[in-house]
Amino acid sequence: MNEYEPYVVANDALGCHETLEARMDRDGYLFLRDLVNRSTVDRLRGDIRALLIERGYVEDDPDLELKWTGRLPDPKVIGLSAPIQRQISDMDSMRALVESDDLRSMLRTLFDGEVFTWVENLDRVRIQFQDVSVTNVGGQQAPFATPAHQDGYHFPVPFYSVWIPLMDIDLAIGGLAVRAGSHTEGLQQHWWHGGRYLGIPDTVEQAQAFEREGGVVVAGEVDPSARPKIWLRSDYRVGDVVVFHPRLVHRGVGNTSPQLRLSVDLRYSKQGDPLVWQAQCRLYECHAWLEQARRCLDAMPIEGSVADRAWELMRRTGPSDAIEVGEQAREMVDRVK
Ligand SMILES: O=C(O)CCC(=O)C(=O)O
Ligand SMILES: [Fe+2]
Repeated sequence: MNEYEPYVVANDALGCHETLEARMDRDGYLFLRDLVNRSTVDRLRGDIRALLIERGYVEDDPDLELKWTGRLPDPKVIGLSAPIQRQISDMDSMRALVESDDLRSMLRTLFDGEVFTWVENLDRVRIQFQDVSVTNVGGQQAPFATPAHQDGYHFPVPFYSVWIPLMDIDLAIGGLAVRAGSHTEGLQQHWWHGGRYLGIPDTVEQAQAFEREGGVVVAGEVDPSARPKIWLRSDYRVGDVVVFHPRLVHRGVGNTSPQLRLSVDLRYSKQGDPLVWQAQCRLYECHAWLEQARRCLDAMPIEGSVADRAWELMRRTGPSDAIEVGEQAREMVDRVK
């Protein structure tokens, strides 16, 4: 059953700042068919495919591209700041997509100004494994699909996210889904549990379940409502792009197909707008610091919920030349206790 409604296509608004902006205000997203030159995406997918074949994650099968071999993802090898990601970020084809004129020209019109490309964009390829195999992964119970969240919770500044499929994506492969109208509802409560990201609950019942299992709200003031929610997604084709507002609630749809799902999620700001620290460093630097912060907190004699809240403050603040990470951890714990 398809529980999703399709996106409204926004290609008719291209080329006019006022129309694009009005559409973004109304819908919270712009779904643009065939925006990026297909050969730019095909080239990147080809390079990543070759790497995944070499690493034993993908079969060299001409009939089904990106067919999964069944090898489970080792977080030391594959994951947002693992070695495979570094190899991808070094590819000319990755830079070509992040800096493509097709994207830049659309963003320039949307912003009505010059574009700042976030430094971490080079690291933002997502390789999504099949959700059904999840319980087999050592200790990890959570599904691979990204939980519902607002990017504006992670980065409280003005910017747009740009999600791009690197392959044709049907419902079985999943991809991105967004919640209609959610960009107008304010910052939703975001939950964590012991360093595991739970995101935004979809229902009051799910929020209660998060609470029962020991989750905490670390940010956001809007409670989950009992109102019915409408989730949107369409089948994606190579060249399509979803640009979305920082307050739009979105999530990954579980991959149940025999293939790996490849996509990128990029962020762009208008030149001159305020930036978060994460926009100016590589993702592996950001993750390394956050992990160090977490280790400091986990070594302290405090409850997990206090650690989760202190970690949130550290994420907001970022690294500082003035204060060493362990000391910052102690300061933040004092603040949230
Ligand atoms: O691709 C996904 O699973 C999630 C993407 C996402 O959260 C984003 O593009 O901001
Ligand atoms: Fe996101």
